[in-house]
Amino acid sequence: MINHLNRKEFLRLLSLFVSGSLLNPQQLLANTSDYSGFSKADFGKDFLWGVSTAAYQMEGAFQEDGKSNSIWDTFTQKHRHIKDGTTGDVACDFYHTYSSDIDLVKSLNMKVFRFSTAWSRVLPNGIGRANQKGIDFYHRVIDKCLENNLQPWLTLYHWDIPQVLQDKGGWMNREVIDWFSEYTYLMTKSYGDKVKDWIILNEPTAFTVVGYGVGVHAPGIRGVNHLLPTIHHAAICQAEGGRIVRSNVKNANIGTTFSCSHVMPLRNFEKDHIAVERWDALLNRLFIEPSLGLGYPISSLPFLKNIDKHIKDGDMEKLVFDFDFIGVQNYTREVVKNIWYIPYMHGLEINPAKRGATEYSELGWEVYPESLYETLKRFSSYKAVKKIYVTENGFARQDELIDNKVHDIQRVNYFKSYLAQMLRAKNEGVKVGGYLCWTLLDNFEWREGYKPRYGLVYVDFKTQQRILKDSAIWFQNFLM
Ligand code: BGP
Repeated sequence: MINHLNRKEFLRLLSLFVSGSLLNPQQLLANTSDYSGFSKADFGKDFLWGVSTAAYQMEGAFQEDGKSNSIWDTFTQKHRHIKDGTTGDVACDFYHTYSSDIDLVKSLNMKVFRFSTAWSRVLPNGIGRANQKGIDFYHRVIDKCLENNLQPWLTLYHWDIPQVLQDKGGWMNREVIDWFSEYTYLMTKSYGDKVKDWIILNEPTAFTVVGYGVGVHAPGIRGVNHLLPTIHHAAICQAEGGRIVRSNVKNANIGTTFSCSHVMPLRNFEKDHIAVERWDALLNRLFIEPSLGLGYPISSLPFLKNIDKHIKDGDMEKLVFDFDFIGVQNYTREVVKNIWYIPYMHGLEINPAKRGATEYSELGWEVYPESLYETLKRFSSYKAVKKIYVTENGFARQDELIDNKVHDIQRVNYFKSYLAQMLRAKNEGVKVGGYLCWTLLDNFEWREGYKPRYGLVYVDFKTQQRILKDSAIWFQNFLM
């Protein structure tokens, strides 16, 4: 006789077996949550599945057909800030291989291809005269998606402002609002007839704090005095971009994405709980709350107080935009501890390995699927959020090619456990409309270079050969 638990386990294993993913039962059992015997049908027939990508991380062709340098070209070439000394000069060469790469997306039974446009490719001077060859490239990408029955999701800004604009202060200069508006206007006028799904910014907290506060991403600028105007200008652009898309694109579905994490205290101490509040405000609230008319979370994050200096009359209204959806991008959780001497944050995220996390990625990020559930619940608790898409989620490891195959069972397990948590949230009423995994191809992972591989598809960077990993095959079967 099969008791309740065994029966559940049995059905789960059976469904995994049928979907072709039961490669090693031992490993499978190691990292799946309770809630896992699911199929594509459980998510509903309108649920969208796809992949997310970003221009600098995969296009290459950094000086081709009139493209100028972006801050990432400068950052990687001049300063050698990248751990393995590499650049995105060639990356996955997507500029030339886009057609077969988009065929790959189709072959995985995905419905959405999310990509970003490189501002420096379409407007080499940042503003002014458009570069027709750059504009044509994205027409080719979009047309290829449409031919394949894929929805092209266009991200306007994935961290690569043109260097010419950075020379004038980049995001620190209030003029960026005009520059970004001009760029957005051009993109909507060029592609608005074909592209209906628009993402204004990719993870504004990440590109402002890491690029203009901590300085370990491009453009490598440090200090709170640089960071505060950057945050305010990016938050205005987020809403302004939305307004431009709304007025130029008929039936547009407009969103913006946030890097989000479930933040927990290391110890059940009051001070750690207060540290959680600060980190949570920085990681989860900083950009969504102004867009909803709630202002900046200054009371939870006191260092934001001086942002007032940069706020002009009428700005608080300009920060607000009625997005059709919010993109949440979650990889892990953060466990924080109060540490008084850490400037501004007075607390620190504790390294998962040091606090005994049992499984973590190549980047040291803990595998913690419940973080996606908590994030979805959290963002859906804002009444004005109409719909949520998971616009990034994925797992980095050092994949090895053996006999032309990549057995990335850990990544398969990662996806399964996170999808289970997404379904749990969906079944509890969260309006989550789709899931885009990070990412299609192994690519240039910012300051980490090429060592951590995130792709569903393995890339041999010497030959640019593509090989489907087991995780790609898992999605292919799951989405059949
Ligand atoms: C997100 C970015 C992506 C991608 C991903 C992986 O924050 O939007 O561009 O890089 O994270 O992150 P990381 O490179 O930090 O591992």
